[in-house]
Amino acid sequence: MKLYNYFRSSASFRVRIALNLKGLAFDYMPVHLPKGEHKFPAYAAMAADMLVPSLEINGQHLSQSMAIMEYLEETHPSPALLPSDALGKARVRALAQSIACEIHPLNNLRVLKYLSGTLKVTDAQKTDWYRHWVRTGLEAFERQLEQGPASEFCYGSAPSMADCCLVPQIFNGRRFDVNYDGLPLTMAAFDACMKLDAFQKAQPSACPDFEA
Ligand SMILES: N[C@@H](CCC(=O)N[C@@H](CS)C(=O)NCC(=O)O)C(=O)O
Repeated sequence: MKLYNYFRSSASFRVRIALNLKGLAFDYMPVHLPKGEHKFPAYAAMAADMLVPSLEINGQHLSQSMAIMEYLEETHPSPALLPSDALGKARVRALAQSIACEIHPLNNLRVLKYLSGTLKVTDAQKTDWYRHWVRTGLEAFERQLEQGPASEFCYGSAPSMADCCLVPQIFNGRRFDVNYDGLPLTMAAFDACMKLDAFQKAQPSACPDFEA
């Protein structure tokens, strides 16, 4: 398997965690986003959306981190990243999508670039935008955790797809000094994850293309 990805990309980070949790070896294929390598013809020919991550398996290219994690779950079910019961699966997917669909699209690179490059908002306004959407999204995440069962991780006593999404979002928010006060369950799940090798090995500073 080859994972085309970038150390700082949250969506790539999710897939790195999932691969590590499942003990699946992969070749790390760096795609330098600031240099625009994701828009080069060679990459666009593999990844039609011109985004990272893209996972290559037996000559097939898979896009979208959530779809990739679902594929890995189906093809390598153990250890599971989803609970076995339908209700638990729906709860974990809802938590994961709260990050991947409600927060991340508003804070990703191309949206921030459009705000400053095209709409000419100031840096301060862009940072306000970022912090607002990440913070309100995480508050909603925290409320969901409050309503769920008492858990060590986001859902239950083992990491799930929800944790694969949460951890990169927390890393990303730290770059913009998002305030994480008052999110005890969210941050407890983050801390539990970061005690595990699979999360440590996937973090940006552990990646071969890391740049400080
Ligand atoms: N929903 C997609 C998001 C993919 C995405 O936005 N990737 C970002 C990096 S986290 C990217 O490739 N950005 C390039 C750009 O914005 O031009 C997924 O989950 O894979």
